[in-house]
Amino acid sequence: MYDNFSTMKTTNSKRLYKKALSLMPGGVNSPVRAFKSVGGNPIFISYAKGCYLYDVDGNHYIDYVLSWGPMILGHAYPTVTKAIKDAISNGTSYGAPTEKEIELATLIKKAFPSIEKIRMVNSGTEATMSAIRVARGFTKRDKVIKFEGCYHGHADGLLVKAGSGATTFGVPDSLGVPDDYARNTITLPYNNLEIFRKTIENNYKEIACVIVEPVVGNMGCIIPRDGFLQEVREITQRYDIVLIFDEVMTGFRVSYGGAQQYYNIRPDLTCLGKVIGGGLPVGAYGGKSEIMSMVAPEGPVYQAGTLSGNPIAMTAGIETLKVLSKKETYKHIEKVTSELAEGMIDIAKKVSVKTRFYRIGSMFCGYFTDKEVFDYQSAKTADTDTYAKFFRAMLKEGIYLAPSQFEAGFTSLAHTGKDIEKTLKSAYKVLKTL
Ligand code: KE4
Repeated sequence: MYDNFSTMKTTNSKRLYKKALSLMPGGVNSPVRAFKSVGGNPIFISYAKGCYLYDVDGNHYIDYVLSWGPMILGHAYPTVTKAIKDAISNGTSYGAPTEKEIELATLIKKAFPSIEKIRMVNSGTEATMSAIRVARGFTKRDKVIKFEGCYHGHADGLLVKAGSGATTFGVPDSLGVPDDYARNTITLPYNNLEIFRKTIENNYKEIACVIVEPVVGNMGCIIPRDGFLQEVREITQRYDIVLIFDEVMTGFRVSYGGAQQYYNIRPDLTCLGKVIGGGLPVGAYGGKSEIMSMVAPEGPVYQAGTLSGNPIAMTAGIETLKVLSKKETYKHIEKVTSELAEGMIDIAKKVSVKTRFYRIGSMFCGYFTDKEVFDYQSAKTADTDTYAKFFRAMLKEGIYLAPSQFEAGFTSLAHTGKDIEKTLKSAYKVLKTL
């Protein structure tokens, strides 16, 4: 049974983790990296190249986390790396406008026609937090609707779960979030139009915006049911409620124009991150000019950032999008991802392990459940212990999957047919023992 790291060399990772624990909460700078839900200690990475990670003990892995989405070209893509190196010799930050911000904004606007005006920030959290503030400023209303299981970063008002009066107000989903903040957030079940419709009808006068992951990558990978997004768009339009697509993960990943291109829906505001920074800290929010003109210094909604539009980060984003804008890029990524998906579904059938596998563009998730997964409650039917065993065994096989059943996996331009073949062989070997 593959169920521990015993035969894997992890001396240096263990040593570094011990040191990290004395310096940082949980020894990490973002919780999911601590491997809490899959057991074992985190692996410390020494370097990465293409679709491979190399850890501090000399192990290497095929990487399906890709820094949680940004590394869609693979790690250390030559033209991106070279452009960053060249840019750094011109200084790293000026706190003044540069042509690079115009270049990245232009590339994004071309890919996302709904984005008439855009503001660069430094993370997805900043993007969603700011987009919600603008929507509130624009509508002069306070309430926000989000969906259970969707994650939009860690701004106070978004760390909220459904309260007892589920369709009226929320309760904090994290210590440190005051009830008053949570009260203005209504959390509804994803893919449930009936409850959505009723909630809007009963509260529309107070609702500033609806924020949604058009494809949910934060409870695994959950696809919107036919008509769900269309109806959310139609209803928010009807009641003058701002529709915010949180495309921090789906942007440039589900397609070059994100989920809004894939489903042909025009949101009022869009939040981006991850891929547009090419691995450096970049987020962005943008959309209708009449809404974005509310943002300071043009309008009365304040938002700012020391390193927003940082020239090195812009460079990495520009070079990444240039490669992504070539048709053959998505053709390759589509090919390897469908090979992976079909292979995994085949294997699960062969070894008769109960799984449900979902994939759209280059994001995917295999759930250890035999139930359809379409929202948070159904996602939670997945057997997380089995996932943890699978994760640890695959790690020993040199395959680095998301260290949580409720995260999406990603492929990149760097993944080849051989990498997929190796992954499927390992998955077959491991699933047979589960
Ligand atoms: P950041 O603040 O982490 O850049 O973005 C927050 C965010 C916003 N919206 C969506 C749809 C997101 O997926 C994210 C961040 N995603 C997680 C992965 N599930 C980041 C990984 C982590 O938290 O370490």
